[in-house]
Amino acid sequence: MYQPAITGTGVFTPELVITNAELVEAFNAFAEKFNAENAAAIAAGEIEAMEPSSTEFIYKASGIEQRYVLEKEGILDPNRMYPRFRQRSDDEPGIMTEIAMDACDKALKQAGVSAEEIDLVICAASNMERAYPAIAVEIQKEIGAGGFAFDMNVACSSATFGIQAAADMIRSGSVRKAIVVNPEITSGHLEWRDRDCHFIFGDVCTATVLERAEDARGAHWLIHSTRCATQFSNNIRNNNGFLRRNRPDGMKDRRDMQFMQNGRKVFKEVVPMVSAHIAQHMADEGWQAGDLKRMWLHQANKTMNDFIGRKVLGREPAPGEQPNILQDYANTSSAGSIIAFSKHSDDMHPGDKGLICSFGAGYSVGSVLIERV
Ligand code: CO8
Repeated sequence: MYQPAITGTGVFTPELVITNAELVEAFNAFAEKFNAENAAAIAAGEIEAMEPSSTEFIYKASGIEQRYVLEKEGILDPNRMYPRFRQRSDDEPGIMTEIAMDACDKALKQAGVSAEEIDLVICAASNMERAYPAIAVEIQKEIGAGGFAFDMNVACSSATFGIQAAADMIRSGSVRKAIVVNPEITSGHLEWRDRDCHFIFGDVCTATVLERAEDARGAHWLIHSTRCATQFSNNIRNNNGFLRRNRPDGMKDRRDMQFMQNGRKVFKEVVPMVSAHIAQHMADEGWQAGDLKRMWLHQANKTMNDFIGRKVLGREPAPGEQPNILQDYANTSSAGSIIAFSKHSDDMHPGDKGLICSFGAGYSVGSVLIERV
């Protein structure tokens, strides 16, 4: 058995930003247009008028101030309200692979590892650009990695589930060096015309290099233990899929083909589930709340993270103990906890212990207990 370690992380951040003010302006223009075009049906009570969105609500309900996106004009065009990506031929890298290459490059540099040394690539994300060949195999080719590669999807928990899979393979000796990549192009699957969720997501890609601790070439993080759990729920759901055209209303622009959630229920059900999961995981490993120097939590909602932090620590978390990045990035699905970890861990000292935890659709929750070396 070998000791697995995290030796590098990388974050690709798109150049374009949409502030809450820009987002709300576009949404409200769309809503006004919708109401004008459907005035008769609204007056007859056949459909409901759209209500305007507001920056105050968004910030108060979520803590989000802006989000990065790969394409901005299409999203903010009231006649479109989703991104416009250029057509790519089958002979050029896909858009997920393109952003993955940047994040992988940064993670490999931090680890001091060359791509050829990697013998496992996992592309772990909420949405895949195509069914096959696996995006991970394309990433493997483009970065020049060896070994094998596969895709996995556990929605917001994809990164921690991917880390567990890679860590277990390193532990057993079946792979020596792995990279877990999370290209999250959430803008493609967000319903920007739905007031309840149009502010939630942003685009990003993260990558995490894992190796045997004995191979680490610099400062690194021992992976003491990982734990994953799932429990079926329809409260976060997307019905898009390969059987779509076979259904009677198959190719219609249906609302359920984008991200849907019952946000209130998710909040209420996931907070206790995650708090109990973390507490049990730590207890089983003999860790006390006082052992934790930092928690890098999934980045969906500030209030949600505040609740979980209080529950796990048994007190108000001190500033910096559970850093949030959601104010800048919004919810980036599986990448959120890894962005927080990547941007807020360099100042920690040998012996410091921390927890990476993601949670979301499924429901799913994944926790990783790590120690700085
Ligand atoms: N502007 C103004 N008012 C609004 C807006 C808006 N934009 N939106 C809603 N309102 C109104 C509502 O209509 C409601 O009015 P009323 O009281 O009259 O009914 C009122 O404001 C309150 O609305 P909510 O109850 O919905 O507000 P909440 O306080 O619950 O906040 C949140 C909404 C922010 C969504 C919150 O519930 C939340 O964060 N929940 C947890 C969500 C979560 O963690 N989800 C995880 C999902 S991510 C995941 O697993 C990955 C999936 C894959 C990603 C793929 C990509 C797209």
